[in-house]
Amino acid sequence: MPSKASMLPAEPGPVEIDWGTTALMIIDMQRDFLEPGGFGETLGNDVSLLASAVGPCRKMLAAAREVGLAVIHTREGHQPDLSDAPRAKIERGAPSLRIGDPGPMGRILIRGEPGHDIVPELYPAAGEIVIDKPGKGAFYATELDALLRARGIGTLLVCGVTTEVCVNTTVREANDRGYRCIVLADCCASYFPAFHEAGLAMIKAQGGIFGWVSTSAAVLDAMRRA
Ligand code: TIU
Repeated sequence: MPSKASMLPAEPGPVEIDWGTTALMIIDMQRDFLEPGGFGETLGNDVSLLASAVGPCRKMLAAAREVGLAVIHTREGHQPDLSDAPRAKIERGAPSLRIGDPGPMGRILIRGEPGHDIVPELYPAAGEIVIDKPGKGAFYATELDALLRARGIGTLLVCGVTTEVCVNTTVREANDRGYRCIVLADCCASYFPAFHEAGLAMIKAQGGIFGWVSTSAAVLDAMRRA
């Protein structure tokens, strides 16, 4: 664990990181979003657009493990009986398969199915926290807030997919609860490149209305210096 705090280059301005109260949060890097045949593709998306985030996330994960930073993974998904899946979510739109339907990676967006699992490159290690969430935000109907408070974590280095959906929703939820969110741009991705850019712009606008935007390279450099 780096012993001294770091000033991280970020937008809209530099942000101080106290490593002891900071966690790496990797949002929904699941096969259901990143691989063909999963939830993301059923919605009509080109899932290959999310691949760019895997390498940078992998570097961040390796560095966090090396220095002993807390790591939190999240997974979006539902109970097999769909009791935690609102009808309004299941019935939304005209996907090729709906939540709970059988697909090539098991039932779409259902806990315990192969598609619900995190991609092998970023698979959680023993002792890392995995939050199963029914919604887009990681705080809604989960133990995340209590868990972060119990560990004294106040700053989140946020990675994952998709930038404008689960990353943005989680950052907004975290911001209202008093957490400082630093979103790592190259560690996030969207099915819509323009929404990725807009999602980041919304976070850092107005003096950082929801948080900060930085990069994996900036964090890795700050870790090395500290
Ligand atoms: N569809 C889409 O862009 N995202 C989601 O449904 N969930 C997450 O972002 N994880």
